[in-house]
Amino acid sequence: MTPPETLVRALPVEKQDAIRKIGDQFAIEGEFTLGEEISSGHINSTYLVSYERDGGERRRYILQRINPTVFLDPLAVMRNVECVTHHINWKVLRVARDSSGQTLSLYPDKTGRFFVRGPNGGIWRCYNFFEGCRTYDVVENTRQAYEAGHAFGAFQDLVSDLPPEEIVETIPDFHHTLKRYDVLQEAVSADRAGRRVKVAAELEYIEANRSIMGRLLEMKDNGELPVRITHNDTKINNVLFDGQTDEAICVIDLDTVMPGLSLYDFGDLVRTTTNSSGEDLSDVNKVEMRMGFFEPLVEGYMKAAGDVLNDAEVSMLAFSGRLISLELGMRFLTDHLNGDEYFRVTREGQNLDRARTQLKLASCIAEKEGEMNAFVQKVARSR
Ligand code: ADP
Ligand code: GN1
Ligand code: MG
Repeated sequence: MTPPETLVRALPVEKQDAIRKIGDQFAIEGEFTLGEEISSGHINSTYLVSYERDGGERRRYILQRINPTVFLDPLAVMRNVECVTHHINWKVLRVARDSSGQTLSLYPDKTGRFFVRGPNGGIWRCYNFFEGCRTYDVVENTRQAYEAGHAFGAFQDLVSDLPPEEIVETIPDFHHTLKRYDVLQEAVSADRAGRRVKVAAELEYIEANRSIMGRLLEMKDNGELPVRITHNDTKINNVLFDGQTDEAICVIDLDTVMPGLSLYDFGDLVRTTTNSSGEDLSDVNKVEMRMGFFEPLVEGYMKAAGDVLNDAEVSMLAFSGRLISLELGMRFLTDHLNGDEYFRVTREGQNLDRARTQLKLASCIAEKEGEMNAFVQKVARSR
């Protein structure tokens, strides 16, 4: 099975040729037969490539160009990814503790390095492609929610003993919500794309929520919340599901694995799992926080990571969803004001729609926070 068709696009001939040349530098067996583009992520350029071996067997791989505007030191990203994939593979082999036994692996180039340089100096890598898997942008059933929580909980556990000194902070202050607020204010002042007049309501909502932005940072500073190695980009389409059974097979997109708070990871899971609609809905009245998906998400996450988390972390699980939705609302709004230079867009106003969706979700979560917390505490008591 290939990913959903809307997300995989055929490439024009010249692009096929360029992709073939990148693939030729990796130690892949067989002849290149096809290159297609996968468009579900917002950051990197991702291609699905097919090779045919002697005897006609077909194998597929992922070729990916690291976005150099987002990751200013792509080689440091590669060192982190190498470290994490080796660690997880080593652990899974020895301890067999993966959520299901399949892990992401880098393929070497013909000289043994795990990246190659493209014609314009870009850094490319090659991963195993998971056949029979798919990703979701909107969670469709409670099993997927449970599985996603479990997969990221297991991931948290797997990387818990990575030596922190081996991991470089490739995007400093990635989840520092207060700094994200400051960057938004700079974008508002500069108003480079002349879009400020139309976002007054969004800015007002953000201002009204200013007081919650530093809450987790304070708890970190006073030692209540431990800094761990975390994924930092746990949106739902960064986990691969079995296309038949919806079992979570593998956590992907390891570029932002860095020191962070477990709550940033759980918060982004809440943002992307409980939202009833896509990330960029034009009609925000349709946005809802689905309690029926929050519950299995908590159960799956706690099942896998419950022993690792302390009480303070558990007490903020519901709040983390509100905070990360607000944070992403600010990031999308910043990009809208800057003229869409960070997140990939396919239409005008998409980042504004994304911002509005996140802010609406933050307010839905705020309304249900009490109920969400009560559920978390119920699960936590049976830890
Ligand atoms: P981005 O940083 O742009 O989000 P990702 O690493 O998340 O890039 O990849 C984009 C998409 O490509 C994913 O959402 C997934 O659909 C697909 N993908 C990436 N790696 C794999 C893989 N190893 N096997 C199958 N699909 C993959
Ligand atoms: C980006 O790469 P992708 O699409 O999985 C972004 C995340 C955001 C997310 C919002 C490196 O994730 O931080 O939460 O978009 N990644 C980076 O959809 O900025
Ligand atoms: Mg991704």
